[in-house]
Amino acid sequence: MPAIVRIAAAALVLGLAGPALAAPAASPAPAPAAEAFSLAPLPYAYEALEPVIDAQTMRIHHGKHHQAYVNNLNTAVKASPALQGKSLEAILADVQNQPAVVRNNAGGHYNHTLFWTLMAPPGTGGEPSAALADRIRKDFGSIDAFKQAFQAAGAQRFGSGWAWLVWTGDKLVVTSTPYQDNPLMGDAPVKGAPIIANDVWEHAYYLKYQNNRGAYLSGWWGVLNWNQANRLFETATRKGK
Ligand code: MN3
Repeated sequence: MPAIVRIAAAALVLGLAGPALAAPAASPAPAPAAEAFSLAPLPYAYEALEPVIDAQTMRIHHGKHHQAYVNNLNTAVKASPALQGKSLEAILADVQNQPAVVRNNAGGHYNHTLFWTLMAPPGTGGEPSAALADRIRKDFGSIDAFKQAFQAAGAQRFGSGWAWLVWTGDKLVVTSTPYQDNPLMGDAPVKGAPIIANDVWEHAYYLKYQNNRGAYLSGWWGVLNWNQANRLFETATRKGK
């Protein structure tokens, strides 16, 4: 056998053949379309809010409930060209013109994304800033009176919903909303910038507190991230000037 033929035969055996002899490359699969919205990881561990909120509640709440809002919102966006490319805030501002699936899941995604940042491990959430504390005293009389009003809003929300402290542009207001409604929605009865929000759906507290929503609401101050509330208030009042 001439040397050149022997080399070619050896190359074939060794799998060193050139491109002409290689199996044709599979045509690359088209990249899947990017999802419009995604679930960010929690800014702390699942067990970080114990003993106020247990790890199992946080794992299910973030990984199952919030993930489902994100998935359902992405499905709704794919089905509606008018929603594509819109920010979450823009969707909420016009949500009264959308089907319930958009309202519930855009609200659910916004509310939970905010909620995670408004909590911190016990002892690490700080205190109200001078600016926020002064404004709370002006609008509610005292920090304690504000807390009582906020807890009452959560306790009196029949069924599922949220309690809110909202900056309306000229004052702080405590309110509550049903389901996943929020103060950014175009048809919200109280519109404004959320400063503090608490989830009063049973899925937020039932494993630890069962039917005792009041105990959840009063214990929740132990994980409130005042530092984040201070930032939200600072941003909201700076915008209003
Ligand atoms: Mn929830």
